[in-house]
Amino acid sequence: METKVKINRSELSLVEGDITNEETDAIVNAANTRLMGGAGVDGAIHRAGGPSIMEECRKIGGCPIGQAVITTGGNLKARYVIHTVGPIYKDGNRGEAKLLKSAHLESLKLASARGLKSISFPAISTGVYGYPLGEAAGIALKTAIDYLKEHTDIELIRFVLFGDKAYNAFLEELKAIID
Ligand code: AR6
Repeated sequence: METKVKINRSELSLVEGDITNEETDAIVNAANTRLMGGAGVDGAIHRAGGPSIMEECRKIGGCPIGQAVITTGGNLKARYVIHTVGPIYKDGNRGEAKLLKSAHLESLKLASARGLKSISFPAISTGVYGYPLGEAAGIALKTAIDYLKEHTDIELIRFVLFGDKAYNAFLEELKAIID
């Protein structure tokens, strides 16, 4: 399942699948502030990419919530992994939306700064961190779309959604935004 839309001169796509198989220049990891690996997509990326990614993470030392850092992609097809840290969702009144937007924006800025042309995101914060899927999808998509409207260097932003529930939540939000 894939849905593609054109935003300005670039493409935004939604696909259901496993982000560790992506061939975009970078894939984004939903990491934690210590960059020490964990469950979910973080665990999957480190398993598939091999130990060199963790070595680089250890040297970087950590990443604040809403920020992003970059390592190489190890054994992954993607050349880079951008590690960002989304907020833990509590009640929605603790700055979660702003931090989730920032996690996406800082990842995109880092990709631009490195001259990357394509980037894949998972549904950051929607697993272990408990962010409601529909709300998170709206923030992720709006941030990506606004970025593509203002920057033409990134040619492809793809959201790789794990399971049809996440895919359908993103699809619904995308339709609401572009209609
Ligand atoms: N490809 C794409 N998406 C995936 C994959 C995959 N291989 N595996 C899981 N997802 P989560 P968070 C989806 O929990 O909520 C870790 O322990 C998953 O279904 O990975 O930001 C970190 O170390 C969900 O929709 O990340 C942190 O401590 C989405 O990815 C913490 O979890 C995000 O779920 C971060 O929590």
